[in-house]
Amino acid sequence: MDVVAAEAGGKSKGRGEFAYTFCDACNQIPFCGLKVVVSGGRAVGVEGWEDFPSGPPCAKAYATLQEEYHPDRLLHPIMRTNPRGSGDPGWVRISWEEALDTVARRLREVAERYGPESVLFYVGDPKEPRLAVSRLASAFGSPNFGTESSTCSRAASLASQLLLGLRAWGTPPSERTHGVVLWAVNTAWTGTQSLRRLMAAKDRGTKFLVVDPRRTPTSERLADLHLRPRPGTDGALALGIMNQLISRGHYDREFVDRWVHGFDALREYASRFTPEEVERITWVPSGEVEEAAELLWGSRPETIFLGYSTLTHTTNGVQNVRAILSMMAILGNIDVPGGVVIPTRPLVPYLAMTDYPLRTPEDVAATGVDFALMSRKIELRDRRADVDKVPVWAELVPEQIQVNFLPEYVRDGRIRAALLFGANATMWPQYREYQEALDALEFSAAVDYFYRPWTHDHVDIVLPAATMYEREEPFAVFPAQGGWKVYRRQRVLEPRGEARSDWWIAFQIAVRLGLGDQFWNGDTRAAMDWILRRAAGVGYEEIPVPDGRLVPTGPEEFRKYERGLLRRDGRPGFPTPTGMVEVWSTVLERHGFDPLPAYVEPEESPASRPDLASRYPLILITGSRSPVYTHSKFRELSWLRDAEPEPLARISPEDARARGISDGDAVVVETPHGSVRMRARITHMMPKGVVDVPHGWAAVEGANANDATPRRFDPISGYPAFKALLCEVRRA
Ligand SMILES: Nc1nc2c(c(=O)[nH]1)N[C@H]1C(S)=C(S)[C@@H](COP(=O)(O)OP(=O)(O)OC[C@H]3O[C@@H](n4cnc5c(=O)[nH]c(N)nc54)[C@H](O)[C@@H]3O)O[C@H]1N2
Ligand SMILES: Nc1nc2c(c(=O)[nH]1)N[C@H]1C(S)=C(S)[C@@H](COP(=O)(O)OP(=O)(O)OC[C@H]3O[C@@H](n4cnc5c(=O)[nH]c(N)nc54)[C@H](O)[C@@H]3O)O[C@H]1N2
Ligand SMILES: [Mo]
Repeated sequence: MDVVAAEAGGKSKGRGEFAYTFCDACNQIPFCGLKVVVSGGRAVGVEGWEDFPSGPPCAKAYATLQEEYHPDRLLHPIMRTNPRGSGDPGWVRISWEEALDTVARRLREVAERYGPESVLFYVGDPKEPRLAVSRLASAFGSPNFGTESSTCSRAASLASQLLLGLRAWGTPPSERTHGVVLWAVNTAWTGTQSLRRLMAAKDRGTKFLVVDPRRTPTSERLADLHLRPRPGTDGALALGIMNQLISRGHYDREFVDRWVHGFDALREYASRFTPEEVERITWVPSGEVEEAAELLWGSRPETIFLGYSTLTHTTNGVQNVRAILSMMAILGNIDVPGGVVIPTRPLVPYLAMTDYPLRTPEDVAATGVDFALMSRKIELRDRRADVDKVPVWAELVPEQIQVNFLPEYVRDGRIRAALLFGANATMWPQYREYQEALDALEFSAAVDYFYRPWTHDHVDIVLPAATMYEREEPFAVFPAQGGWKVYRRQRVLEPRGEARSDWWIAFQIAVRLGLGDQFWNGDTRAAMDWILRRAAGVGYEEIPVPDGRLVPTGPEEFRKYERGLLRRDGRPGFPTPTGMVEVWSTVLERHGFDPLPAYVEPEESPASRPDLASRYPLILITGSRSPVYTHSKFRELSWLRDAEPEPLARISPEDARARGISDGDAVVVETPHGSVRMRARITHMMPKGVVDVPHGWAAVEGANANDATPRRFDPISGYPAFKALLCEVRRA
């Protein structure tokens, strides 16, 4: 520990030494910075990393101390001795040598028999292992690298790509921002990293439009106007607002005339969405639709935060997001100061690989830093498991496949083995089918902090991952004034037991597969150094801790489409096929989808399935985030569990009364696909007619939301309908 603290250059007065790391508690990027107080080789306290761009730490960050020292941490590699599906796996402890050799040998055997593409490389919500595992997949020869972004933010980025050719949503407000749209996002609980900036904007008088069926801490603290639509109807709402804007001439004519493709068709289509029609579809009072249009016109320039995933958890998700972003575009908010800003010079498509989507090998080559071996993935595109399932996704999302069809891929023999980092098999709808798919593989191995029976009972080998206190990879990158700020972390603690970092594990497997020359012979620090030298012209060790290092790229520029800064060919315009903002998507048109951001009812809704709605009259949303948990994590930590001891189904007072349900009653929430049991929480958060069930409760029997969600998917993204379902609630 002395080494670490000396490197950090600090002793904190009387409380031991300290060192710096970034927090992975919510799995999100940007990470928050942590300053860890270390005493006698143990982490004894956590504080905010001073002057770090993201933070301050939340309750989850503090609880990572308890996670670090939890008695159930996985500390050694283990291997099953009984066949999969036979009940007791018969785990035995094995050495790292045996574990790594076995993984490499089994993957090679499968590749020899069925081709390297029959191995799935997968990383769940944890973001830190991604680059290394992505590289491993490509080097191995498999384009079948997937992540939890099969259900998370990538579909919203895809919607943005279809419209603008690149990802543009979620820019924080600046001093020049007059309005912020928070659509389906509860930042107060899910993005505390950004909360400070939103609160500061509010204090400056910035106007906030919040769109969320629930009342949340975010809506209550920030909203000037809060629209509460029926879940899944957001596209109709955005079209209704656009109709108001367009019919009053309240849109940026100059921008629209010069840069928008398909505006007349959009105008014509949106005109169907009168305030009355919108009220009928969305439950939002017609007057509020008009008010929203006025607020938006009056508070330009605006930026927008979209729910990372919420809006795309419906069968019309991509189109709904396209409608919302089209609204932002016609208001003239795209890439103007204070608006939805596109990064001027992305450092590298490094951790967030999607700002400037890379479509061709030339795009990749132009970055000069192909660490994830994207060019290889593009070459191998026609061996992707998802090409015929979700052709739009397969075309526009080169860095990862759509994993939601894993049961089908296994059944078809396309996937025969899997290497899983931070995977949770219960995150998928009807998750038992995914567990069965894992059971049916010829071989699989998983890497995690804990033994999670719901996932690991279905694999052959489980490897112990080092935590964010125990590893140094990866580094962190943030946009900063005049460039980028790069930070590196320290290995604050020696790994517990035999835990090893995800990068080390991926690199060691690569070495044993004979790919050592592409993996710096296992030296992960050398790999990070390689990335940084190419991307930023600095060596890894030249980044001071805790100050980080500014990589200057020049001032931020705006309206880059006017000067050819958004396209690799240097021509003015957007990187779409027409070079315009495609409210009429030529890509969707080519694939046989509606080219307009058309509104279609959720596949299971009162309007589309009156037969079901008569038995299941309430609308169900699943997976609204908890402030203290991240998905399936942390239920074993009493510091957090005490704050939220059990799963609660949230229901409005009206709906509860009509069913004779009292607060705290045990209830069954039933859908046409299954049910969950938990206690009812009667709350004014919920509008009448909507029920909210949390996800991630694999640890509690009968409480897993994904027993009740259907395998229904948005045909453009392949995303599952976790939201906007039909249900009924009764006392258990
Ligand atoms: N504490 C914590 N933070 C997290 C996570 C966590 O598990 N815990 N998970 C992280 C991840 S991976 C993600 S994807 C993000 C999610 O981040 P958010 O999107 O902010 O989180 P949610 O709570 O899922 O959803 C936000 C809001 O959407 C509303 N909503 C539900 N359905 C609809 C709809 O159809 N339309 C509209 N307009 N609103 C709707 C819900 O009422 C909810 O208040 O959070 C990240 N941050
Ligand atoms: N019904 C319903 N289902 C949903 C959602 C919903 O809203 N409703 N949301 C979806 C969304 S947006 C998401 S992002 C997914 C959640 O995505 P999941 O991938 O299910 O996320 P977690 O439950 O956090 O699982 C992460 C696992 O990785 C382990 N882990 C954590 N950090 C590391 C690490 O650094 N290295 C390694 N090797 N392991 C690590 C954890 O112990 C845990 O077992 O769920 C999806 N499923
Ligand atoms: Mo997510």
